Order: sequence, then C-alpha cells, then structure tokens
Amino acid sequence: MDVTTSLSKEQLTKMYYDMWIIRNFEENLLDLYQKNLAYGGMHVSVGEEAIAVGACANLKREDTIVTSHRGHGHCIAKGADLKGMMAELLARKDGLCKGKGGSQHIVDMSVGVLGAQGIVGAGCGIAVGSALSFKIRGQKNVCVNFFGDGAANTGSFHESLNMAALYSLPVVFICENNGYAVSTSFARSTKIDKISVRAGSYGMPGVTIDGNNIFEVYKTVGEAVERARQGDGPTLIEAVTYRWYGHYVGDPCTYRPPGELERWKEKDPILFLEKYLLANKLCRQEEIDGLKAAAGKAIAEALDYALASPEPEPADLFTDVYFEK
Ligand SMILES: Cc1ncc(C[n+]2csc(CCOP(=O)(O)OP(=O)(O)O)c2C)c(N)n1
Repeated sequence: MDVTTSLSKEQLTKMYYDMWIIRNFEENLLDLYQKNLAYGGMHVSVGEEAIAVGACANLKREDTIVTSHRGHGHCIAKGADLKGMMAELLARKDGLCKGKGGSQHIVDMSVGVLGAQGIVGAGCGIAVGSALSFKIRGQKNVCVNFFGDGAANTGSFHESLNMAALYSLPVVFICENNGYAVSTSFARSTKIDKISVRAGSYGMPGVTIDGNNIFEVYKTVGEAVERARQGDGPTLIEAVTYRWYGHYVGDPCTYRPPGELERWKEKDPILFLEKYLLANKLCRQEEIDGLKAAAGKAIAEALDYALASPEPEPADLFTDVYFEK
C-alpha cells in the first residue's frame, strides 16, 4: 500500500502545519537566545521536523514519548501546549515546568511527554520503564523514544534494547542519525554504516529510513507502533537526517565539509511535503501560504503569552523538589 494515498488532505495539511510550527518555534528561540531572553542549553532540530511529526502522528494521547536534549519538536508533535512550551523556554512561571526545567528537562504529563533529557542516552531506560508499566498494567499503549546517533553508543542504549526485547515491551526506539554527535561525525565514532543492524543483536527488527521523507517516517513508525501495541515487542528505527544549525547556539560548525549543509537543505522535509501537496493538487499555493501564516501567528501568540508571564520567585526553588501529596 502506498502510504501517501491512505492519508487524508486534513492529515497531510496538519503534518505540514505542525512542521512549520516546530521550525518557527525553534527559529524564534534562536533569536530569543541571542537576545538573552531564553536560557540554558539550546539545541534545535531545524531540518529534522519530519521525524517528530511523522512519528507522533501515529500516537494516541495516552501513549508516551521520551526525548533527548534536542526535543522541542517531539514535544510539540506529541501535543505539548505551545504557550507553556514557550514560557518554559523563557524561564517563566507559566511554563510547563513553572520555568524551572527549560529546554532539556521539559515535561508535559497531560499529553504523555515524559521528558527531554540532558544526559545523552538516559531517555532509553526511561522509555523502557514506561513500556514496562504499560505491560504490567495491561494497557495497550506504546512509548516512543527519540535519541541521536551519539546516544546509540552509550551503555544505556544497549541495556535498554536488550531488556525491551527480552520482555517484548511496547517501545519504539527512533534514532535520529543526523551525522554528528557535537562535532564528531558518525563515521569517526562508529564502525558500522547503519545503527539499525544493532537491533538484530537484541532480537528485534531494525530498519534504516529517510528521516526527511515524512511518508516513510509515518509508515515505518506506524507499523512499529502497531507491532508494539499488539504485544509483539520493540523495534529500532534509524531515521537518517541532518541538523541545519550547529550543535549549540554559536557553534561555528567548522567540522562540516563545504557544501554539505547546502546539499541537505535541498532535502528540506517541509519543502518535500509542500511540493507533494501542490503537485498532487491537494492544496493551492494560497492554502500553503495560509498554513505558513497561521503557524507564524500561533508562535507569535505563544511568545506574547510567555513574555507576559512573570519569572519564578527565588522561593520557588524550594518547591517541586520532592513529591508532594
Ligand atoms: C552522558 C553524556 N555524555 C556527554 C554529554 C555531552 N553531550 C551533549 S549532546 C552530545 C551529543 C549527542 O549527540 P547525538 O546523540 O547524536 O544527538 P544530536 O545532538 O546529534 O541530536 C554530547 C556528547 C551528555 N550530555 N551526556
């Protein structure tokens, strides 16, 4: 079955809109960071939006995700409140974590966002825990874990895959291979060509896909989610992609060969879907422009909300430290 034909115009335009929301959100953040309005570590995923949106389009509200330090897109795609996200990134009281978590520790339990992680690879174990709890409770839910190629070289990744396969847990591991862990290229850190081959060592299926093709992401993750929901265990999906900006704000990116970024920009995942919508006469140019404008407006509103929210008080440091009944 051609997955493109199984998606309605509404589904496709929502995907297109959601990718623009993520890109606008993050490009605004880069600007806010330079104006000293957003704090802490800031890792954006511009260029990688199809993975977040294509994967999360398969999930129910009660399903969970666990993400990495580069997780804004995943949280947004899973339905985290945009205004609360923006306020959190600006360290304001109305943020999803009351302004005390920030980019790398953002959580929205109301939509199953179990959290971003500042520790590379740490999310894998949390995802396995979430999936184990679904299994023990007899719930037909799934946890999706997003992480990078660097994380796939941590001990946590290997331990987590082993346990998930052993207990046939409902978890989908999605490795976003964007070619670099900080400044170290994938080729300089890993002997194999494909991370997905590691799945075989643990007794689960593994596949490598084009992470900039939202149809491929949607279909592959959809099959893995269904497999997990039916009790048939985990899958490892390696989605090959590229981050347009540096690892951190101010990264000079001297480790990139000339022309590499430009080549990847030609594979812009948003433009890919835009071209599909236009070529197949699903949208007219005016509709495309309207969706882009609507995404820009939603981000501007989120920013207004965040800027109007106060900063936490010093005394707030001592709340939310321990579980309170
Ligand atoms: C355990 C651990 N080691 C090192 C770091 C420092 N660090 C932060 S991000 C990063 C690179 C992660 O690369 P990857 O997993 O490929 O994700 P990407 O940044 O490419 O999305 C490193 C080494 C860390 N946060 N945690």
